[in-house]
Amino acid sequence: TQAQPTRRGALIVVEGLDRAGKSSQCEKLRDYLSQQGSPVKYIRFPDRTTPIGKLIDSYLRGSSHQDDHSIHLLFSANRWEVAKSIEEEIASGTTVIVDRYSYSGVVYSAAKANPTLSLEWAWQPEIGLPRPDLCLFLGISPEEAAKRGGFGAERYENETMQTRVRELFRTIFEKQNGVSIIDAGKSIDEVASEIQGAVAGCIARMDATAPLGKLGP
Ligand code: NYM
Ligand code: MG
Repeated sequence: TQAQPTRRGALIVVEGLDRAGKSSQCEKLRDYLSQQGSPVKYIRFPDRTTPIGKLIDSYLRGSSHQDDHSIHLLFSANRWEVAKSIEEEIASGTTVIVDRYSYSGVVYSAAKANPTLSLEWAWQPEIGLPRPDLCLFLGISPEEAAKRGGFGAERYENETMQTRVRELFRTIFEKQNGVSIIDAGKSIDEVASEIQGAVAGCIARMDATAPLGKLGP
């Protein structure tokens, strides 16, 4: 008999506004999958630990200034610097959960309303990055976000930006296939079980012969 080829891992992206509960849900999903015996890894963007990530962190905390285009490209470079390792994990059968990805990248940058930084411009450096097999968008109303402690102290965590970000997420996810919109205003456990359902379905569809895709134009 022939050996079964290893089933590849899935690339699962979790997106949403600040305060939607992405990080808690990613942790819950990681724990759920590992209890199921599924190899899993949880990463997040920005990855503030690398040299590029440290520049981003200082920008977000307001201790440095960057041109809008320049910081955008740094966020993208911060994904490119781990793209290869994501591909390797996936190929070896590990499911990778990613907390924010290219969608946050384009939406937050385009929300600045800089006349030469359109969604289209912002997407270009993302082309060729690993393409998620599933993207979960955690949607939350401004009222619910406010109940969860309102805005933090970082750049972008203000009413004007969050409103534009909300609009732009809607714009890009309307014309995107393979996005699951989750009502993140529900309880943590309800949201978690909805996510588990979507992810289980996605993982079940993985097989070694369907390679991980790349983000297109
Ligand atoms: N952000 C995140 C961007 O502006 N571009 C990106 O490419 C990514 C991944 O960073 N307000 C913004 C969105 C967030 C901020 O992220 C920090 P987090 O998940 O709150 O640490
Ligand atoms: Mg945040």
